[in-house]
Amino acid sequence: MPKPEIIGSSRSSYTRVVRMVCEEKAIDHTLTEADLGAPEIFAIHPFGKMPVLRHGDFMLYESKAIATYLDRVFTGPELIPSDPKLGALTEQWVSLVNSAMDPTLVRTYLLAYAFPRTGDGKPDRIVIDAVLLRVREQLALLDKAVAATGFLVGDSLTLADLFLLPILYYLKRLPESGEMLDRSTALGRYHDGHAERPSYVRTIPPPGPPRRATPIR
Ligand SMILES: N[C@@H](CCC(=O)N[C@@H](CS)C(=O)NCC(=O)O)C(=O)O
Repeated sequence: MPKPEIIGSSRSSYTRVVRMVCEEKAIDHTLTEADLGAPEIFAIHPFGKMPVLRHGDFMLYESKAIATYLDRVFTGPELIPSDPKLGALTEQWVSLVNSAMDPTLVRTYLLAYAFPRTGDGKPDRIVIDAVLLRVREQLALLDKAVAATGFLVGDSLTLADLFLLPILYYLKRLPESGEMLDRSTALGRYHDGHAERPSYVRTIPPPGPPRRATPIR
């Protein structure tokens, strides 16, 4: 079996999801570092989004598809449960994190700090203040979801947790969301507990925002 090659940036939350899948399943893989919008990403993903995967002569894009493929092809803990209800709940949470949480928490709130569109490079307070209520509402929803078992689905780790944890890593480091993820909250304890997993520790991003190879489209 060839070694999977993940192409992406170690600072990208979606690239980290796929790397954490590999770590959780002990998949021998390589990470090829690439900047946002790099030609090697565009060579595989039509819109230049990372991560992308090469596995022998098989190429794949979109993190959920890559994660599902790796989960099916490789042995190790099952990250999409075969039980129909638990599997469906995993899909439900991955979909919600991708369609609602990522746009609010990463693309709007985090990027207003990391890539502000202010002339002076300071955090974009207008964007941050406008999105804070939604940040608070989404974190409250997640807090409720993990309170009972410390997992989003059932009582063991699934792909749903692996899509959420890389986002929480960045939120812990920002002032407002950092306070919301205090250890007094179930979500704060959830993050801090899973932050001890080897898959989390081995994929901690280096400091600084990802570099961009091409202008924003
Ligand atoms: N739907 C894609 C989203 C991936 C994505 O947005 N990746 C970001 C980095 S975390 C990216 O490549 N951004 C480049 C850009 O927006 O130009 C997936 O799940 O793989």
